[in-house]
Amino acid sequence: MKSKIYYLFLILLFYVTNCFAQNTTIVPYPSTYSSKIGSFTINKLTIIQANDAALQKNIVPYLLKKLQLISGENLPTSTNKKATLHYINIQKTNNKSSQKEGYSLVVTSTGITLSSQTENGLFYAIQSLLQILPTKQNFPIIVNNVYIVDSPRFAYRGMHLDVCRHFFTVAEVKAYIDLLALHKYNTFHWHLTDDQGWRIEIKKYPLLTQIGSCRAQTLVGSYGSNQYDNTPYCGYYTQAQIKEVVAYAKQQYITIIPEIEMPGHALAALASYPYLGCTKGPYKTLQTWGVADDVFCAGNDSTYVFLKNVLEEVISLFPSTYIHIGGDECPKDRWKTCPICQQKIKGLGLKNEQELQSYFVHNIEKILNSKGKKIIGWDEILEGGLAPNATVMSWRGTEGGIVAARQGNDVIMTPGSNCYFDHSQSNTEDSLTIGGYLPLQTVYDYEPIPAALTPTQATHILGAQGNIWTEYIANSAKLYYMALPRVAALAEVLWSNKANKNYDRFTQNLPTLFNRYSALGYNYSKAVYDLKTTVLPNKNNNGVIW
Ligand code: TNX
Repeated sequence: MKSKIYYLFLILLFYVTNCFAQNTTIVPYPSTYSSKIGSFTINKLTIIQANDAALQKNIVPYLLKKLQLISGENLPTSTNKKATLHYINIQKTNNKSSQKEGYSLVVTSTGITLSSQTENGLFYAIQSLLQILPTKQNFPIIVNNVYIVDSPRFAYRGMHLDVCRHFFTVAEVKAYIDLLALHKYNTFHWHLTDDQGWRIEIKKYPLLTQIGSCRAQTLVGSYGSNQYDNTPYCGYYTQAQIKEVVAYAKQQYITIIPEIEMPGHALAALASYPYLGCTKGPYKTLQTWGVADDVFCAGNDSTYVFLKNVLEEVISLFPSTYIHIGGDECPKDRWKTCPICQQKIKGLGLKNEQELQSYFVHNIEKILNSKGKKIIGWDEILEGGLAPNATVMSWRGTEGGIVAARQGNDVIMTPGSNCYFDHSQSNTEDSLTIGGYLPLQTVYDYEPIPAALTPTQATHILGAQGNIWTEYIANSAKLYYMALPRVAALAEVLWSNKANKNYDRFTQNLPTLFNRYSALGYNYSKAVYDLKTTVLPNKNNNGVIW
């Protein structure tokens, strides 16, 4: 018979083990989450096993790398179907009925099991597991027992980044992709061309990067300040770099949707090839913010030839089904006074310049559809008639999304009121921003399905997206100060069940999340608590950013 001391020892051991176990905060909050008594220890005896050879390609190495960072150890792996002792089992299941991106994560005292019918789901299981592991180097690693069954609410979970107003290097873009993966986003909308810079190499049109990737100087301070920094600002990605980033995102189950802006926000292209504008130039890559009057000339057939050639190269680089063609903020002044545009309007029997824009978008849509691609455009593409299978990004409120869904077009919600992370997070913002006020709770409380839609119409709301326009965001420290924790709040909108959303719980968990951001090297805003304690990045770019 075992002595009382032995049992006391066991009880003590149990408590000590649990004391060392980490806080179990997972953002976005899982569909089913219950913590259990006891824990599992990842140590030198732990074997990582996958039941499908294909998992050795990406999933297993990814987990190994992450565990190596935390533990400093290279854990052994095995292809045995199932371990009996001390395992991390990664199982691809045949359960086709469950949600495609869904997964389960079960930690018991003998092992950890991650299962899903897809690699995407297993990847999300890993993300959840990582969020219950320590942030600092630690070995052996104690993991609290837990039972999680989880799947996302929306199929489209996106974050956008504007690399035109300010450029972000390949390494910086990869770090941004890592952040999206951590929060279980599956789409990165890469805004690659605009008035202030053309950022993607197009082999057929080398001047786009030789000229269009640079502006002679940049506005200092707020819009309208009329002060410039007298410093050239350049940057672009080679096609090899684009491929590298696309492959990197794929490893994290993130699709990149490239955006090539048209017919407006095109000044960098016009500066490179002045024949693309109605007045034939000369044009300069824009040095300030806002909307430029010079846009692609819609009456000139060579504009469409140019765009077809550009899009062909873009398609060869991005496997995404969607190509974003912009469509926003296109002044019609030039088209009104351009004889060939007016001729086109008459010749085609169009009513006005609005319909000319619609003709433009339809043309581009035809080109993309013929190559098996679908277009996304900002909600202005609704004006003058919507292209038949276009998806609308509703940014000027939700009205555009409602109209499009009623017409049977797919919609991605991204209203400025809830999804513009270039707006201030605090009423007493300490840094220069584009304006607007978007506190954390307004993001968290966002409901992407408008009440005005019937259940059938609501099926056209694919999801939502947070946008980060970078007029006043010149470096990574400012980027993450603006992004975090709002990216986390939107992740919960997009992933978590409506019934599981709880702003109090979300904010109570923020310190744990902030620790994780710090460990991973991401800045964040503490505006939700106290702005003064936020770590401010160094001033640079002549004070543009702070
Ligand atoms: C509007 S959102 C724009 C961008 C600006 C942004 C600033 C959209 C489709 N167009 O060009 O950067 O506002 O918040």
